[in-house]
Amino acid sequence: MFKKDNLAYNEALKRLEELEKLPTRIDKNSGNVKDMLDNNGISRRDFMKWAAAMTATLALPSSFIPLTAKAAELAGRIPVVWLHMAECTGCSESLLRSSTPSIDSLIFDYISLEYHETVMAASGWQAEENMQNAIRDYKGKYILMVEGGIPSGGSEFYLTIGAHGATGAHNAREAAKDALAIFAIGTCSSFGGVQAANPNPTNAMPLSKITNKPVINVPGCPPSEKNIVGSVLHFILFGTLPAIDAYNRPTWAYGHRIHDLCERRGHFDAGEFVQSFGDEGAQNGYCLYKVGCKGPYTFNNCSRLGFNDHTSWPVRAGHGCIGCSEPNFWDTMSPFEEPLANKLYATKFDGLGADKTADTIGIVLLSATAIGIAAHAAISAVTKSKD
Ligand code: FSX
Ligand code: SF4
Ligand code: F3S
Repeated sequence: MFKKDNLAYNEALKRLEELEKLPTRIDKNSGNVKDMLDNNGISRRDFMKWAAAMTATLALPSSFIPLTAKAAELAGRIPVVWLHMAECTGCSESLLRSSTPSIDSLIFDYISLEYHETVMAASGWQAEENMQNAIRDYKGKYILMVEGGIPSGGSEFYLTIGAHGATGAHNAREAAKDALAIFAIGTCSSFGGVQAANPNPTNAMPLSKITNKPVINVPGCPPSEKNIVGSVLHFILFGTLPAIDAYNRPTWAYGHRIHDLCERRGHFDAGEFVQSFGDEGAQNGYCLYKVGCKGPYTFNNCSRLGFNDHTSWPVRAGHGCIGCSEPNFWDTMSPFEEPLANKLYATKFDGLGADKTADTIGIVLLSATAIGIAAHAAISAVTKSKD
């Protein structure tokens, strides 16, 4: 192990030993992770395989595998408060609704969710009281996860919650005040999302504009279960916020472009494109750039990890990436089924389409520069050179 990894390992080990001394807050029939996995027919061996994959996902050396497993087992020690703002609940659904629960979703279920409007049994006054209790009882000790864009300013009242009519912005500010760490889950909470798309009638804002405290963005519409659970596990392991990129996204998840690891990349390089959905190129699994794939401009790990336990992801399913983890993607990446370069060329060169030149790398670089990806790359390079 490198000296730096050794230090991180020892710190994580010490932290987990301390956490283990805390009482678990879990009050579930399943009791502990072992019982929960047994009840779902998952062997210790499968769990350790999952821990190995999660360790690699978090860009940690393999020596951390037992620590990642331990962090998952201790996930019940840190309370989580999860708030919903203006959104579709897809972020929660991405974890909770799989027909065969993955280990990620089981671990999420095991996390001590002190307050989550979708899954808690309470409603009305009781629900409001539960939130107040959670942020008072665990003051300074809970992780806050917020899903959804937040109507703000004079439009704050477009989103009110509960019988007291508290605004979403008010609840988010209150809960952020005493949180130990804050994660914006999904593109809406990270960047405003669909609510904030032009003309943004409710003046919806990302969480980072509502609170002055540091916010880690975990975007995607929705983000994958791996990126949500990984964020919690990373925090349990290190107790600090992860390395981030220019948009406050953890680099372990958002450090590479979709295009870099795409399974159709060979076809892109060979100039083999789907020209229209359902054509022969589509049947042959050719590159989707000309039917609008935004993988070259999008930073996320979908092409490496997929969704639903690696089952599939947008490009494998036959549609291009729509850039759902990038800021303002509803405005900047649409129309979704046309190459972005067409739009850029349309403004710059009076309607000259880019389809004919899509297979030259230059056009891709031109578009990437135009939307600021180069800035991201430069920042990543600076961060890397510090390692
Ligand atoms: Fe939906 Fe979450 Fe998209 Fe937004 O996901 S999947 S609209 S990111 O906040 O519920
Ligand atoms: Fe994959 Fe899209 Fe890149 Fe083609 S343009 S290789 S489909 S990410
Ligand atoms: Fe979103 Fe593109 Fe991944 S659309 S889910 S970032 S492949």
